[in-house]
Amino acid sequence: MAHKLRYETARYAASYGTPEQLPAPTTPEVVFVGRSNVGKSSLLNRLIGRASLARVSSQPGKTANINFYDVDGVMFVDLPGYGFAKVSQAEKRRWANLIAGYFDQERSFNLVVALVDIRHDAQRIDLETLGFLRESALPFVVALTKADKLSRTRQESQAQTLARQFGIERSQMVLTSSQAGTGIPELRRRIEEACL
Ligand SMILES: Nc1nc2c(ncn2[C@@H]2O[C@H](COP(=O)(O)OP(=O)(O)OP(=O)(O)O)[C@@H](O)[C@H]2O)c(=O)[nH]1
Ligand SMILES: [Mg+2]
Repeated sequence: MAHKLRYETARYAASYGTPEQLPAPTTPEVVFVGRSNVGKSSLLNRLIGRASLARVSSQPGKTANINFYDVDGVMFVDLPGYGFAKVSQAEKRRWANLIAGYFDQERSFNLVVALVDIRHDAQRIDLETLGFLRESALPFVVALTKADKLSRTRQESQAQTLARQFGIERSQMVLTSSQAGTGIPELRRRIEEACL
């Protein structure tokens, strides 16, 4: 039933440094959450089909604000990464406040894409995030990132392991690689189903 999003129309919309600045939502939103350096901005760029609409970090901690991208009337929301050690306590507090402030608002959370690096077993901070998403009854899909770093066989076995550790179905996960393009059509389909 879902139509297709016209990704080629994607444009940067706005950037916010405090939750108070966030405008009331007027469109469906797809939000990308995950640890710093997990590949949020890269995945967003790949989904949009634009090399560098979202800023990709040469060093982690690049995305320090909430960035909105308008994709054919659906807002793609790039959150700052959590758990990045090398910023000041004050900056960490600002980011945490920004993320919590975003989720606290009455918004149109059509889909949360929770990114997890496929190479590592479940980390506490990811377990907490998924727990929060479940408790809040937010619709989410887990994107396992950087799949190109593992062999096909290891990708699947690690996906099974992570599904078990997170207590979710394998079908709630998508293997992705922003480098190789793995999982992009599947993720687009899920976004379109959630938003259109
Ligand atoms: N091999 C590989 N590297 C990737 C992939 N996706 C991202 N990277 C690399 O991982 C690093 C971090 O990518 P970003 O997209 O900036 O990650 P982020 O989650 O937006 O990071 P913050 O904004 O700091 O939270 C960069 O060096 C990317 O080139 C992938 O699919 N495969
Ligand atoms: Mg980023």
